[in-house]
Amino acid sequence: MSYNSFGKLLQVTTFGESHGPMIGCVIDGFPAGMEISTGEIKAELRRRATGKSRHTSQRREKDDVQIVSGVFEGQTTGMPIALLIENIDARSKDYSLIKDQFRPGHADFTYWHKFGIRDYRGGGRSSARETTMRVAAGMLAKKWLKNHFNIVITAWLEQLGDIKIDKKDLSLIDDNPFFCPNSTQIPDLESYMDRLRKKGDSVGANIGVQACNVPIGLGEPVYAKLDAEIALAMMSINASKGVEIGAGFDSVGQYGSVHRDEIIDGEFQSNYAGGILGGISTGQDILANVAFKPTSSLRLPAKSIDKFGNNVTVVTKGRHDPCVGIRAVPIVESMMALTLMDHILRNNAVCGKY
Ligand code: EPS
Repeated sequence: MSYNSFGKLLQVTTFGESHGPMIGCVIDGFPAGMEISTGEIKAELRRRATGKSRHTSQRREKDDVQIVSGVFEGQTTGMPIALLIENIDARSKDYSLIKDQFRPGHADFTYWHKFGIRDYRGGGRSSARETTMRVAAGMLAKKWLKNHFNIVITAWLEQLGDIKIDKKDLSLIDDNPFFCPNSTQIPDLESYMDRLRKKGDSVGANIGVQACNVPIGLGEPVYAKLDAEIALAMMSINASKGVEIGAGFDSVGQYGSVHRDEIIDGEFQSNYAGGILGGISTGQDILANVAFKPTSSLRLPAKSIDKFGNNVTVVTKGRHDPCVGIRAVPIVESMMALTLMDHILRNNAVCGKY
């Protein structure tokens, strides 16, 4: 009943805490015969890593991943793939002042009330450090999806605070620290983030994601609809507060005559459905957006209580992300990849085909 695993036929279990000796994952159900190296996983981990620019947490983790099981002579063997990463740059003393206090807006409060114990060092298990392993596992899934179906998954920054990104060229996302698909807006993002950091505040972000070349038929009626499982995948990421599929909440204001995606000569004329009808993929691109809240670990004083019920003023020290949504881009891609790969394997089980 602890739910540290994700997926049914492709199942990823993650473990470890932000300031523990190491983090890791076990990927069970991954098919045999795919070539994989630590170098490929590390390259993907680098996309998510802290300390790459002044706009994210300055904690410097090498994310030197070790493959300790499930790969032989450079290929997956069909056995559980176990990956480990040592934590080498945790500064637990930053957290000593808040060890009995709850940061407003943070999982500190609920973890303490639920478990009666909390690893206050960096938020323990509730830390975004855990997402490292999702990206490691997601890298394998992305490669498998590309190899077998030419499925390509791309996420990008759609909005940061009140800055909306327009005119998107997705080929640019890895050329800048924001995963921004429009290079002309990068100076605005830089100055926005510099002002925010000086103030000591944080802000949210909207991350867009698409999956291209997804076959028709993925998703299981009725409690494992593809859109429901994508929403679960995305909402399980730290700080996520909302998921939209296709037109999402905008569909509330649309007429049915507009929202329905007409078909001419076998071609959909629009994609308000986001590539999913009745919980099953249509063969169109899967389109989703994920909202990330502003992070709650701030040096700006805030009113809260401690675990004894006393009123306190909380100030958080340490190296925190002023916009955790930026680093969420590779995590969103990974969760999409793990969901789609799991559903392809499930589709094979239900319909007897890949
Ligand atoms: C995080 C706080 C910071 C981030 C961390 C997530 O770490 P610390 O525990 O040192 O204060 O650096 O992110 C990572 C280390 C990572 O690899 O993503 C938090 O509060 O979630």
